[in-house]
Amino acid sequence: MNRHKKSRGVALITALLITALATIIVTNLAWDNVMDRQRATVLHRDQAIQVALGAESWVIDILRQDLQDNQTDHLGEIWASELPGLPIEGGEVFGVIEDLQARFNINNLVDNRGRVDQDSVDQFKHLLNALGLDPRFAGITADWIDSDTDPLFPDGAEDSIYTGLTPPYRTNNQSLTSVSELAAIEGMDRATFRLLEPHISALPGRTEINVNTATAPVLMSLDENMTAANVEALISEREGAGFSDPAASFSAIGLTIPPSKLGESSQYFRLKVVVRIGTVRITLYSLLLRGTNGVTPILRSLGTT
Ligand SMILES: [Ca+2]
Ligand SMILES: [Ca+2]
Repeated sequence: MNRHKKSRGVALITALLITALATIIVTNLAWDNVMDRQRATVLHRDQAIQVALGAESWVIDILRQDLQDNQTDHLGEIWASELPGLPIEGGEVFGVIEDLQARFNINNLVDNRGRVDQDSVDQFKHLLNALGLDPRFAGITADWIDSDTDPLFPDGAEDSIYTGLTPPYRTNNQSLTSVSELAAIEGMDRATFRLLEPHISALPGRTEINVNTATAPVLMSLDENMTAANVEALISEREGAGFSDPAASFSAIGLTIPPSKLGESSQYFRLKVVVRIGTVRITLYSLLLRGTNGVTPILRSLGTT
């Protein structure tokens, strides 16, 4: 009876021990799996960033070669076509280069001494009108970046407005480094910003608009008398190889635009490259400056969209 009890006890302990060992092994296996997955994710992320930087070098070569080939930039050129998705080990890469001088540079609203440039404020008003947005944002934006703290009349906004908000903050009073800073200006909401964002840029200093690549609303902003039909005609005329003589094309539709507003080439481009490896997906945005000394990345940011 006792012996029987004893052997039952041993069997029970053995069973418990086996269960315990099995649990430890399973836990270890699960832990190793988690570690493997994390290691793979870190590895894939590193690889994805390397691939993105490789794509950036490739794009730099394309832009450099383009400058050697010709002096103008238009949407029929190689850089302007979307880079098709390319398979890479365990994933894919694709990208797109955008001419940032196809947009209205918000920093044109001030001159190089930080004073408001009224011509550009008027042009920004035309752009806002073309987008069906409140033209008062032009004065409010100009105040946000001009160096003084005196509100423009009638649409300005300086510290007296922003310090009354909850939480209070002060006017930027200097040029923008990112258009997203405009989210802070008086009256700006997400819906307005979304509509405006594809047509504006925040480039260092003042830049020309490239009429060969400008978006339709930006073309519209060049003259307050421009009609939607004019814009349509201009866009179909520039298709393929850009305008052969922009001044002539604009005067043919009865608009005299100063030559300083009719840029035909670009120095600032933005590369967006998306890399997917395994479950990792990264987006690299790279602001590229193309000058006489070559093409230089001047601002990079990583995103997940
Ligand atoms: Ca070119
Ligand atoms: Ca100001």
